[in-house]
Amino acid sequence: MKRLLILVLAGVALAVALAHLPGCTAMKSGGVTGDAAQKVYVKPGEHDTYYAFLSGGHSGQIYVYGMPSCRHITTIPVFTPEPAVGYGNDVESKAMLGGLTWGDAHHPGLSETAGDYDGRWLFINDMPNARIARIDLSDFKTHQIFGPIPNLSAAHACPFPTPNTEYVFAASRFSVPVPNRQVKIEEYAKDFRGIIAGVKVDPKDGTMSLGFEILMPPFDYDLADAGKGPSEGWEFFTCYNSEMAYDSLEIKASQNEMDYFAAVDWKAAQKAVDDGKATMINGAPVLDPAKVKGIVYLTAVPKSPHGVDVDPSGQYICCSGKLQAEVSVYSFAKLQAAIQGGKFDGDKMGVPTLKYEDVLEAKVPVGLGPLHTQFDGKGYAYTSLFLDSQIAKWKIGPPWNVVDKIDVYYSIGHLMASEGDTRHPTGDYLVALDKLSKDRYLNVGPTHPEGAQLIDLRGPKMQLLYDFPTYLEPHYAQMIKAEKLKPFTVYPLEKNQKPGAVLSADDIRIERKGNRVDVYGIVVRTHFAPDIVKVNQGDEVYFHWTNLEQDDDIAHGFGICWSSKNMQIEPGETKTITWTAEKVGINPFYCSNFCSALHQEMQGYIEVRPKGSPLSAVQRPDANLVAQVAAEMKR
Ligand code: K7E
Ligand code: CUA
Repeated sequence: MKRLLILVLAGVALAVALAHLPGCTAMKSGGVTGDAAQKVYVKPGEHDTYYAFLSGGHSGQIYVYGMPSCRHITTIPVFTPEPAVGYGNDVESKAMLGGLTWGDAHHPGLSETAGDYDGRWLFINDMPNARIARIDLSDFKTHQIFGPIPNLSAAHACPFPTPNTEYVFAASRFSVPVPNRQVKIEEYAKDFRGIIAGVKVDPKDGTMSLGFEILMPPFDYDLADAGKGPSEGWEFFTCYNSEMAYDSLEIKASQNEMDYFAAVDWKAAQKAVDDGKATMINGAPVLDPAKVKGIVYLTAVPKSPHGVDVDPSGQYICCSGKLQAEVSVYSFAKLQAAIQGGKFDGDKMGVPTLKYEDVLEAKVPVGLGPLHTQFDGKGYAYTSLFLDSQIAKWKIGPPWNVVDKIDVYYSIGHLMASEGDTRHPTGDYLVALDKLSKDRYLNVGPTHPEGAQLIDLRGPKMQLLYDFPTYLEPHYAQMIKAEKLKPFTVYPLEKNQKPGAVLSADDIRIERKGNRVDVYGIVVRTHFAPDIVKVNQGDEVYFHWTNLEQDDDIAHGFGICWSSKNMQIEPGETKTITWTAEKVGINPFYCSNFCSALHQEMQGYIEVRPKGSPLSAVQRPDANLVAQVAAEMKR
């Protein structure tokens, strides 16, 4: 039955694709009308009103755009080294990456206070390595990478913060044996398990730590959203593959009419761990719902659901069955009533199951291939339709009808509304994150950019404003009012506590111990001090550079010739990078980041002597240079 549906849907997709072949003029203009250009025009020198954070998918990064201009402002390196700034190259960020140089980042999650974005942190998942990163929005830098989370394979339903950022979550997209060991894959249902993990966030500084894990049936957990308002304290997760197939999933995992969404009472789960009801597996406190009751429930959802999205009021849970032309809207009140009334129709490995009709509030006939839903705060929801390449706008509440549709180009995945995951979406803009851009941009060969489109939500009908390409490959994104963020632009030198920082000219020195050499130096317009470094072949050299600048936008670089070593040092910052003196001879280094009229003069030399050459344990720069730096420090 489902197989047939897939074929039908595939046929529809083909028809849609054919209707959109190049040459059709309606497609070329993409339905853009009259005043669209004015609405995206941000005058030179003026700023956008929103920051948009787009996940970088398998680039492992986060892209920052300004809205409504759709200008790419910067990229924040997160899970992947970034040579221009030295991310993953300096000692500290290299350690944070933990030896991994790749991530697949799907879902940015802005921190919230009372259900609204508060502008403190941005979390994002690395699915394949089951990690979560925290970016501090005071400096737009990655400050923590938590994980790999034990026992959990592929954190896709992740991180989706709670309304006061007590937790971020992760759930396994691919089940594996827990604890992982060699088993027969054919014994999947017996040995494999899913995991839902609650990761605690320290309210003071955002530091993540593991709160609890829940052992789940080996389904594929797909997406999540936090309850809010009346549903605060709960987190919801969709899953597909309740068939528990382990091969040919496209057919075998599409057999059942119903899959599930899981509802986790995270306060109850944490309490159960605190009460000692967990078993430690690989260092993680794991709760087994067969033994610990009242922490998780499953409710039937038609046809391989993807997105789960809680409306701003917190009353409704909207699930999109991708092989169905409807969004299933569930009532949190009904869910509670069914749980309280014990209306279970069985269980799956100890997790009580609830009936579809007992929890369902409405079915909204949105169109083909529904994936994700967003909200405008004015009583409407917007669902992306992958197969129809459309967005459907529908009314939350009776008669639960579709009131508008708009074409997008093409094959939309996620969509994001301005402050759309909060209790108070602003209802200004929507961005369609299209999976295929095909013919929308200049041809650059077989790998096309991804397509994103800005849509105005302020009128009664959705209005397409602008197309912009993105690099591989945004999944989800979030948009926050620009006025909520006030990132600082220089690190105050007086607060610099980094080991290796040089805050006085007298501290500039080169120290040797065995074959380790530590260079404690400063960078400032327009020189390095020291700019002559003498080492022996085989020495392991640690360069600790402190940037004395306290002016905006004066970063210096440190690049070493004949090496892969480069990093940027921002105003007031201290960073360390290591380099091994492999060859006897002279090795130049230079400032790689344009900093002033004399940037080109900002350079130095490393003299590499033969192994065992006599060198003093401490080298200091000459007195003139020290005096010059001392004067610079007073400025
Ligand atoms: Cu692409 Cu959220 Cu990973 Cu949907 S996911 S489309
Ligand atoms: Cu310092 Cu260029």
